Amino acid sequence: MSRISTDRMRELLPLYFIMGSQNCKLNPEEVLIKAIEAGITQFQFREKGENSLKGRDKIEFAKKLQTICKKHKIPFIVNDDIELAIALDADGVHIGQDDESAEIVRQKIGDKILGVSTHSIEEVEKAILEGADYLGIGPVFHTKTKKDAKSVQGTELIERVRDKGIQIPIVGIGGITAHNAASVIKGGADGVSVVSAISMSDEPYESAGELRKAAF
Ligand code: TZP
Ligand code: MG
Repeated sequence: MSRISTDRMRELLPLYFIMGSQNCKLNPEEVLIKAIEAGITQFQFREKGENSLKGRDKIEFAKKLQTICKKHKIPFIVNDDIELAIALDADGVHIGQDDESAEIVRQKIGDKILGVSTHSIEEVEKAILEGADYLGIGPVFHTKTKKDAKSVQGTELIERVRDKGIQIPIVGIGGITAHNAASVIKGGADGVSVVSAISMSDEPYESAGELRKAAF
């Protein structure tokens, strides 16, 4: 295996769905299937925080969602939990600034996809040097999903990164809906990552479809 190419990575980002059981209004497996049918391009397993599954339950649940992703050829990325990603042979991991450094994680995961959340030009440059394949930048808009989210920054950092000529694939995150997704792409992102716009919807298929139209 070799590292994913920048072009291929970019193709996986237009509509990046992130979810854990704690985020779902309806049955999580059904929500994921509907989201896939509507055209999501990548999935992140983010089982975290209040009401999330732990231990064996978390692992079994992850396996179920991974099986769904495999069946539909949607990359399955694990948030934070490097050991779980390795144990399941996931397609990649996503880490934040409070997790182990990207450099150490890159050593542990080999050529798997590595995503890193960044909030400043310094963090962007460091993540790239340490081996990130894509960056998450946000919160672009107000979010209720992440209690400890940093302050809202609009598309400013995404625009600054692009103004500096930095080409790494980027997804915007935080409060993104079908109504504001186009502005994130216009700001220079390759895609949008969303939790609640799909996971808390009464109609996940319709909501994901509207996002797909807005983000492409
Ligand atoms: N990181 C920054 S904002 C956020 C994460 C995980 C939550 C995004 O959730 P939503 O529901 O799409 O606003
Ligand atoms: Mg994290």
